[in-house]
Amino acid sequence: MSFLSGFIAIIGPPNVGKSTLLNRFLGQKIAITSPKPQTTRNRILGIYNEDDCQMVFIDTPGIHQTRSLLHKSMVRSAKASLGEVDIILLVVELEEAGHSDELDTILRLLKKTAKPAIMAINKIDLIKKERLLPLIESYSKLHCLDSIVPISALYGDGVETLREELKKRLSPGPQFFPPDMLTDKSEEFLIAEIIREKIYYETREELPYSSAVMVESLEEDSARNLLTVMAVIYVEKASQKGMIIGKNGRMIKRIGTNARMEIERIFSLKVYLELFVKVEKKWSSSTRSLRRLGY
Ligand SMILES: Nc1nc2c(ncn2[C@@H]2O[C@H](COP(=O)(O)OP(=O)(O)OP(=O)(O)O)[C@@H](O)[C@H]2O)c(=O)[nH]1
Ligand SMILES: [Mg+2]
Repeated sequence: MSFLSGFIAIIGPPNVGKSTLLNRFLGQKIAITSPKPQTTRNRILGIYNEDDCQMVFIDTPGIHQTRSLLHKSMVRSAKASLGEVDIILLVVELEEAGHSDELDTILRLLKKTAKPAIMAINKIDLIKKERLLPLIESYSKLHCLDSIVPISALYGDGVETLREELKKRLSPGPQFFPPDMLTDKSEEFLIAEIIREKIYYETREELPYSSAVMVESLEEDSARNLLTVMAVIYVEKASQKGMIIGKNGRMIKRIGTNARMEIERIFSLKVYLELFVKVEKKWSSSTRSLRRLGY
């Protein structure tokens, strides 16, 4: 039998569990997740291998109506991924049952691409089974989905069934990436994202959305098993800088400690993490700043 492969875009409204699902598929965390919407800002490749197949997943930012430049660029990159893949995996959660505007937009895009599309209804651990069947029925009337699979990305229920549904739709093709490669993102990117995730968990209101993180330097001392990381947290105003630092530096310390512990776990190294906070005025609405910060 020939080798099977394909690119699969994971798309959907914000906060439905797309990144959680990517991590579940890979059995390893490469994409950050949080209870706040608009967590993912870049497309992230995650590569899954079996002896006879390779699935290249693309996690994307949630598609939503927006005016801000940052969010527009996020939505653009999510939509663009539809044109670049072989299969579309649309993730929704029960709350979208009322066919939100976001979902309508996505379904319209799906119809236009005419590519194989599978819907995963996520977070079934939160709902009663009786509510699920009518939902599946109403979605199956949409006629642009090849299959609908209820799952819990967080706990794993249904994820193997979903993987099999995807595998059935792969085509004979090459191994696009070496089997030991997990993602296309650099260590700098992954570390900056971990720091950003901790900001999403620790801070409130506009602060997560006004923050961006860049790793400035990364040095590994293998003799001492030590990774030294210098990273900058960019915010948009001086008042936000104060909030990120917190009273007596308590906030930045908490963000730093949480990030360091996770980086240590992932890289199996001791980590020395130094965080700086800088103001880059209105970076989220400046094309130049967005480009510089990787968006
Ligand atoms: N109960 C439950 N929670 C889940 C499940 N999957 C994801 N979540 C939670 O839902 C929240 C959003 O998850 P993400 O994976 O960040 O969602 P996303 O779709 O990538 O979000 P954006 O990147 O903002 O578009 C997090 O708090 C997850 O822990 C699930 O199956 N069950
Ligand atoms: Mg995400």
